[in-house]
Amino acid sequence: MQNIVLFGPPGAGKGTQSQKLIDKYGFVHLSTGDLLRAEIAAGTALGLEAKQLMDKGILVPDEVVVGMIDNKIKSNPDAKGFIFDGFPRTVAQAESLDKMMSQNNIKINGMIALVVDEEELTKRLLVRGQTSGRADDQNEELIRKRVQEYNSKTMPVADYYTGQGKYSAIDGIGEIDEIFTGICAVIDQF
Ligand code: B4P
Repeated sequence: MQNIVLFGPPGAGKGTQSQKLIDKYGFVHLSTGDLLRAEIAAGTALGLEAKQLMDKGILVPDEVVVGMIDNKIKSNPDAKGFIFDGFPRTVAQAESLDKMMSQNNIKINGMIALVVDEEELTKRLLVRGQTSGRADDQNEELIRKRVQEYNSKTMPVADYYTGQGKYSAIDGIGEIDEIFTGICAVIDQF
């Protein structure tokens, strides 16, 4: 069983590459962004609370996303592996993930970080905003706020996995298929 953390700033290509990894390896996809958007669409209390923060480009509280991930791990006991997309986004989330994994007798094999500069991220997300309907992709100021949140709260998660000898970086600029080949080469070494 392989469990991978796909890491990177908003718009780095995590969702895009996750889809290709699912098709190739049969991983179960755990995207906290998707899970939160599903709660918003269903109009739950959690979704309403999350929407207020997401619309400002701010991370939702750790306990909310940790609870969602815990439920998903428990409800997929036969998974071939998990791909964590957009989670963990804080060091506290990373520590909780390690606890959840050990409670289920599984572990994270590695983190793969997609490296993309802020100008390219902003460009990609504004393009996606024209078609996605996502409020957080339609406003340049909001995109820059998300990148700031990433730099201050999420970047330290890379150090956390570096400390465990589990960090690999891939250039996230270029053809989607070339980037995918680079990611697969890392996974196939785990
Ligand atoms: P997410 O849904 O995770 O959204 P994201 O960071 O924008 O990344 P996404 O995966 O969607 O984009 P991708 O890079 O694939 O989070 C949304 C919000 O939810 C957060 O701001 C936060 O508020 C909240 N949240 C989520 N998880 C949380 C957590 N754990 N803790 C707290 N809060 C949390 O793609 C972007 C675009 O680039 C696409 O249009 C794609 O087509 C394009 N693209 C991809 N690869 C490309 C390439 N190589 N070249 C050119 N374009 C490319």
